[in-house]
Amino acid sequence: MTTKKSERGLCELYQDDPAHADWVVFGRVGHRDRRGFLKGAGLATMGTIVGASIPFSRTMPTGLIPEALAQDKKGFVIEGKEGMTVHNDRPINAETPAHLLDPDLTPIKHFFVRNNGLVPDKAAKPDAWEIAIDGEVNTPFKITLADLKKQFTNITIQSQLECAGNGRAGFNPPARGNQWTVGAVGNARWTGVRLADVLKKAGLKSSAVYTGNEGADPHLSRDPKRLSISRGVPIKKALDPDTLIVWEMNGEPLPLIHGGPVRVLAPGWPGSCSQKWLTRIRLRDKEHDGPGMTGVSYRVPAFPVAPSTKVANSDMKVIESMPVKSVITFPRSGTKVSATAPLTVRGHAWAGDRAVREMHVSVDFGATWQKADLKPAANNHAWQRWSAEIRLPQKGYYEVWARATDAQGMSQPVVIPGWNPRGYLNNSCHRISVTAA
Ligand SMILES: Nc1nc2c(c(=O)[nH]1)N[C@H]1C(S)=C(S)[C@@H](COP(=O)(O)O)O[C@H]1N2
Ligand SMILES: [Mo]
Repeated sequence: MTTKKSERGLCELYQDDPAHADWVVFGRVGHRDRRGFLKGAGLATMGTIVGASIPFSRTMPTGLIPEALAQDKKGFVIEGKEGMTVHNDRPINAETPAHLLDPDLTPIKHFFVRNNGLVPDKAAKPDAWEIAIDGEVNTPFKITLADLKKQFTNITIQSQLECAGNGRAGFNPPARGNQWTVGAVGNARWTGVRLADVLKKAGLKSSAVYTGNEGADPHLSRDPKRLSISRGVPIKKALDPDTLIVWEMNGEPLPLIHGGPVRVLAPGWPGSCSQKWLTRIRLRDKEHDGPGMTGVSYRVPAFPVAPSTKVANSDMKVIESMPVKSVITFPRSGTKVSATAPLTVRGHAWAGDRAVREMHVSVDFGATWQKADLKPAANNHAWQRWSAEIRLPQKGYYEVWARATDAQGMSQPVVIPGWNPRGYLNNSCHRISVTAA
């Protein structure tokens, strides 16, 4: 049993603790069902993973790592998340291939997953789930999800959610952590209540300057005294009308893997501010100092540093609004097209708390840029659709590059932006390849 928090591969996990590996891969239900041998949902999932039914499943021992998986992790699939790129199984982390981000609303089955700890048990009675509001408030209280829904105005907004580490794979020297490429982002429709309304009921003391969120996900070490992650936001962001406590995603009850039954949504800020499996919001009289708030976590140097620089903790500042960014969702990278026909390329753009003002594409490695059509957001904090018609002058290999510019005039860099110890905020231009015949 490890007590140190670490992120490990599937094979390693199965070697150390096969029964636990099953639990991670198949979830608690799957594990209980197996009782020594593959059955039910676990069996079906395993069948999907290896690409065929398993005639001798009755004699397949618990925790046996299928040879098909031992070869490489490519076949590894999270139930209900087919088509995703899985970076890690403990904790579960998976990103969306760019072409699957094409719809305006990212379907739940293709929405990225970023867990720091283990997935808690599914709540038997979601409406009885309790959230505590305490700390620097006049009237601390606990409220069930049922009462939360009843007592406060229900709000539905679209919002993008992006992991601060999205793009980490681009940094050199590499930064430790999930090697996200472009798909640790999605845009969903969320229903909940304004955090501001809930805080008003508790009555903020003048000493309240920050929130501190807690969730029910067990720490990887399974030490009940340790939190997997506990982040928060300054009061100003907590009172933003788009900062919500949500229980619905795309019109469905918030799925367990996305924090169901209830989570925070702090739009435009690092995804880590949007606490899943929310159990408590503690108002703090200083910047919150829970796991994930201190040291180099979700922080970048307060000034530019050379790659590999060892930065003192006191020189690291908390990431707030995320930077301007975009993704090309059509065509899929590697597509073969006709050299003469016009080709429509499209995608989405977003810019943390700000709007995107302009969008450009280039097919000549950035030598010239053509303005793309850019739609307004469905509401603040939702991503914006862009599209452009391009022409590839002759046969050959091309790259399409996309570059967004936000309302303050900040553009995406073409090269990888400032190196930082944990590899956050890589908002460089997304590129795809197309071959014209
Ligand atoms: N309780 C809890 N909340 C959490 C996390 C977590 O590990 N535990 N991960 C955070 C991070 S780092 C991100 S990017 C988002 C990801 O949300 P998603 O898995 O629904 O895409 O959840 C955040 N909320
Ligand atoms: Mo994240």
